[in-house]
Amino acid sequence: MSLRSHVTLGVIGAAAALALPAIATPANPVLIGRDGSANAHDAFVIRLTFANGRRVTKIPAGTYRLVVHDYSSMHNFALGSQTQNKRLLTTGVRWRGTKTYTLVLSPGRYAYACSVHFRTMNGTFIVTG
Ligand SMILES: [Cu+2]
Repeated sequence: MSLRSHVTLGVIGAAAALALPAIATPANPVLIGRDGSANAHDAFVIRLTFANGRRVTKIPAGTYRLVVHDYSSMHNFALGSQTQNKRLLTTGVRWRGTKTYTLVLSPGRYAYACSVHFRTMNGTFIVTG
C-alpha cells in the first residue's frame, strides 16, 4: 500500500471516529402512522407502528418523532389523548402526503382513528410512566 493511500485511509478513519458520537446520540424514537396503504391508497386500514413495522401498543412516556403517511383522499389520521380528552393532531381527509410531528407523550391512554371511519379504522395504545 502506498503512503498516499495510507494517508487517505487515515483521514477517512478519523472522520468516521469523529462521526461516531453523533450516531450514538439517541434521537427521538420514530413512530409511523399510516392510513390507507402504499399499495391500495383507499384501503380501510389505519396503523401505528415502530419503524420495524411492529404495532405500537405500549410505550414509555417521552418525546417521539411521528411520521404520518396519509395515503388516501378519503381517510385521515387523527391522534388524541383519551386520558386528557384532547386531540393532538389530525391530517385532512382529502389531503394526501407525509407529515412529521414531534410528540411529547405523558402517561395515559391514547387513540388514533380515521375521523370518517372511526368505528372500523381505529386503534389505541398506552403510554407508561
Ligand atoms: Cu376513513
